[in-house]
Amino acid sequence: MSSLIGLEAVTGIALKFAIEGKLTSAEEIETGHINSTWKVGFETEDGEVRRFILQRINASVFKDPMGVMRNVERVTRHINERVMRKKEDVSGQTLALYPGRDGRFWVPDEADGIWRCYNFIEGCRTYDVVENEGQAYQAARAFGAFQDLVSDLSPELLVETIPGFHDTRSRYEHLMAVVEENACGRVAEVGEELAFIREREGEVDRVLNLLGRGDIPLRITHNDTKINNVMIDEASDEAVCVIDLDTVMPGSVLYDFGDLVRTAVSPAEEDETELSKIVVRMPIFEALVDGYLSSAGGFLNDSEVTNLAFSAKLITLEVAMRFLTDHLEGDRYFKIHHAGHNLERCRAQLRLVAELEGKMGEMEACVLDRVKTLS
Ligand code: NDG
Repeated sequence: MSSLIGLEAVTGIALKFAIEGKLTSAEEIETGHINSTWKVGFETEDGEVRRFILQRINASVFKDPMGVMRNVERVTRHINERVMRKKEDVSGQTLALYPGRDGRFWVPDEADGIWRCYNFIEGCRTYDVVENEGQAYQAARAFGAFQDLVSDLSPELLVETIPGFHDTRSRYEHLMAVVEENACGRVAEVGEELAFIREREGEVDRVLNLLGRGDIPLRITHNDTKINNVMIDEASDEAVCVIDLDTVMPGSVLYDFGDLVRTAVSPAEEDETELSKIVVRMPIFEALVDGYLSSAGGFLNDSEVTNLAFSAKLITLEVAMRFLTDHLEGDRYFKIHHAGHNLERCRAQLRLVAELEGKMGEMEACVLDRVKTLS
């Protein structure tokens, strides 16, 4: 469902940013599940058209939108400074925030919402489905480079924008509580999905336990590394930057790598209803491992490397639980485009979990093999 924000309101907001020229176009981008996003065009007096991304932060998901903005500003500034100081792998860079007319990087609306504006990079696009190994390699390299660029940013400088975001145990417990409550009367139709999830309960603690024991470190991570959060240059197929920094906070790199595999490895969309289309493309997985190790291989420890393949399954299970929870709670969190959409998304994720399980041996062997090649 497109957002309820009208064109007039978006136009009013666009004019509050310090952009030169006349607003000539505004078009909603409906791919994201959380924030409302618009692409706007401004034409200067000499006929040059420049485009920008305007985004309203979803305040029911991000309870502290100003905290989100402070994080984004901090991370962006840190990355820019590092990139300027020495020649780094620039694919881990991020979009520049564009200031409002009052100099701040955000603008309020009449409904107490917070808007920000980014430069739009011409000639680049994002992909919901990876088309070839080159794109997979590039995207993974960019996220590894991003993690490297923020590795020396002090965690105390960042707020936790969504507490417990990848706490897979609480995601599981919350789902079970929602099932118990059955507020929308939808539990009867999801028996099979629940049984599948319950059978895998033991696995939800694996990364949490590794973190708890100190076997894997807390690092600053992106936490929402969907394949469509990397901008790819259309001409060269090279990654240009990483976007959507709202969930950058301390976490495990495993969730980042895993989410990239979740959203890149299958040729099907996240909400595919023809489940037989959901498969694990091993050449794409290999390219993701290679790309990620090319930029992150230098700082990962052995436990992180050993769990890379498993992380794909874990995050896919987590996201499936979140879609199911939202379906059972009446679709309050993720934007949906039709009734039952969250259930469809959940079913597609669970099918992917099963496919990943079928390929786990091969995936683990692939990681070991690529690590050996590297050393
Ligand atoms: C959104 C979610 C992300 C989830 C994805 C599923 C937030 C802030 O949708 O966690 O994995 O497609 O909840 N982001 O991007």
